[in-house]
Amino acid sequence: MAEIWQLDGALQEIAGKVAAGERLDREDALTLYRSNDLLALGYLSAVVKKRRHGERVYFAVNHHLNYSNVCVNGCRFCAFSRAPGEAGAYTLSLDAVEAKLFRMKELGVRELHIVGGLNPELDLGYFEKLLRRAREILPGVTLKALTAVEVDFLARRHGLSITEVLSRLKEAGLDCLPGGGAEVFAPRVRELICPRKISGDKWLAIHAAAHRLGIPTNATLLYGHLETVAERVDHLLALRRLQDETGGFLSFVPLAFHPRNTALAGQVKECPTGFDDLKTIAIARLLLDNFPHVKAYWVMLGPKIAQIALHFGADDLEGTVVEEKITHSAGAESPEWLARQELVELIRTAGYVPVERDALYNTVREGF
Ligand code: V47
Ligand code: SF4
Repeated sequence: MAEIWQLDGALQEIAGKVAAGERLDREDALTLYRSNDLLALGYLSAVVKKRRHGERVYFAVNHHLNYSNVCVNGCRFCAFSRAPGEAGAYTLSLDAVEAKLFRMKELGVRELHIVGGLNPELDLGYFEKLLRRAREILPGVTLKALTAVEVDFLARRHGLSITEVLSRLKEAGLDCLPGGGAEVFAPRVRELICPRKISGDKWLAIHAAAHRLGIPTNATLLYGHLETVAERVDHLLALRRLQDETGGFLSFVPLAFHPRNTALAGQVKECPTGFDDLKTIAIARLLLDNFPHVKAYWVMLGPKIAQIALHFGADDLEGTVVEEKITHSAGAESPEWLARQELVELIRTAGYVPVERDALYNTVREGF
């Protein structure tokens, strides 16, 4: 083997650590980012993925529900939101939500992903009712709802603590929080791309509060805009530190930036390259040794790169993702949704065993 494939010298030591199951450090992650030996990164991350999950790759039959695009934050990377009163702004009434929930019943959905903007017109009561209706109409469907940013907005609106808001949402049926709103924790980057958004420390504190209440959560990294590679690595290390303390994260989801129709389009012309996508997934899998799952979010990667990502450390292809608006508003060229059978085929033809899951990674079905 050595004659046909000489491992990049700097990677030798890291490969030794991976083989021994040792934790990688910041310098290792930077070395991995500097390396262009993509296949070595794929090999190392696939070793780690297989240790945890063998040949299994998860997916969900899921649906997105974007209850409103009205948002007072105006993040510069977001093409989905509208200021209050701006043309194109919408908010779904609870009756309109209910009609959508009845339509989802037909589709065999097992995960519902509910997010929107920071809409001053909507109070905690709206979300409690929304979750209760979803519980009633879709029993057995796991409810992944409201990012840390939305939870913080509700807490401030009502003068409640984060724990009080989360407890009330849990009581109404919330199962877990999605990972959105994390972006890049570095204050320098937040100032450039989302100056009004909660800080990285606040995002982490809200996830810690959820974990303490027994609400599992996901985590994201928005990459491919104005951040440095070191800032990406520090973001991953902050997530790993919190996971060491709480163990409450289920999944890490890297999100590839789509610039079209956003205020950053003048500065960032293209989505990240496929090379960067695969490197980022592989490095996340290697660094986040305490995260059970790493998702390849096909909506942002496109189904082709997402399928290849299954050989670069990802163990989850996310889902059917019906009615996704955030990435498609920013020019995503991926399909509007994928059928269950298409996901099964993408996983199978990559050589893995498809496992249908719900939002909490309970197995719904195996043996396709
Ligand atoms: O918070 C916004 C990002 C997130 C753009 O937890 C953009 O299972 C790329 O968090 N280009 C929402 N990204 C999506 C999200 C998510 C998706 C799938 C699964 C899970 C999960 C979470 O999308 C936002 C923001 O970070 N985003 N605009 C854009 N133009
Ligand atoms: Fe609002 Fe979220 Fe868009 Fe930021 S990313 S503008 S918080 S909807």
